[in-house]
Amino acid sequence: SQSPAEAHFHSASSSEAGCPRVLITGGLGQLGLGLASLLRKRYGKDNVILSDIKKPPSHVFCSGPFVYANILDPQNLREVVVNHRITWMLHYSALLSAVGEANMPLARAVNITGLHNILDLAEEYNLRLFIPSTIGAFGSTSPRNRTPDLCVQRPRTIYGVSKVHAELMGEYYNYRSGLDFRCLRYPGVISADSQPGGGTTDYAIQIFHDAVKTGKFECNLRASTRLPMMYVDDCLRATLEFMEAPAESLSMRTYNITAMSFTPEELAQEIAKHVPEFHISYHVDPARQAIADSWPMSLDDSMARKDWGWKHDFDLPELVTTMLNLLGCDTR
Ligand code: AKB
Repeated sequence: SQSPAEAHFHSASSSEAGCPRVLITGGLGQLGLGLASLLRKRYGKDNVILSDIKKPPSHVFCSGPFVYANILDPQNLREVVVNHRITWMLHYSALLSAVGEANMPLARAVNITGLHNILDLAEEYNLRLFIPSTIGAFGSTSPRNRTPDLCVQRPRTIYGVSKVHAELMGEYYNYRSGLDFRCLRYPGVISADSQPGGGTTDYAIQIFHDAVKTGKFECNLRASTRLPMMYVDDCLRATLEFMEAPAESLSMRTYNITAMSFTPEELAQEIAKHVPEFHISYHVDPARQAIADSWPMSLDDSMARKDWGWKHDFDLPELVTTMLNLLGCDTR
């Protein structure tokens, strides 16, 4: 069955003429498989190559091409780009906020050294390059309400620092050599079928699994912690629409996107409308709380809406019913 985002693009055009040849790095993370599935419907199965350094489960091979690609090995990357005639790269390899603090040297290597390899290759082979950034690229000195695209960015996590670096380096390559660099600052992304890895917004996914399985959830953030969020279908569709936007429509290269903002308490209240006995308790993790407290509570994404027509489909009520239904809970 098709997700709404897939259905939208399937009907828009199924022509494969002039299709990009796409490489997705970090393809076994939270977003890679969903993104590959959406892009394959649009551009054809064999035009989208998923890559990672992990060994994929066998169903991954059934859905389309998968290759080993190590972003820390420039020779290996070069081979993949040349052999598969890649024209677009979507670079998802990264360590997220909480796990990055737990292993800073690895986060620095993957998120910064790996990025340099990707930028050089994209420039050399004239690739269109997408890199996801994040609300984590802002810090406690950024405005926290309706945070604009352009403002002070002084994050204090290696994840945030590396993403600001990616934004600036990509824009610099675009200015210097015309690299077609495109970057979206994602909020917390919520999906049912894939687990995130070590983020601060992960609670907003785990809460659904626990609500359905046990009817209760222990949250590692305070009840009042407001963060920007988005359902995965909106995130993937935004990425595809942004990649397809004509370069002339882009007044910038790094855009905020968002759909909604909520606190754990508000999310729990919405879940409780469908899972009546649901109970949330709090056991705050000080490290994650400090990160969340330095992030925006809401984003201003008006430039994305104006320049390339970004529009979200899922607000909190639709997010909650969709997630609960996908996890087997009937909300009718
Ligand atoms: C994280 O929590 O680290 C990520 C993000 C908001 O970038 N989900």
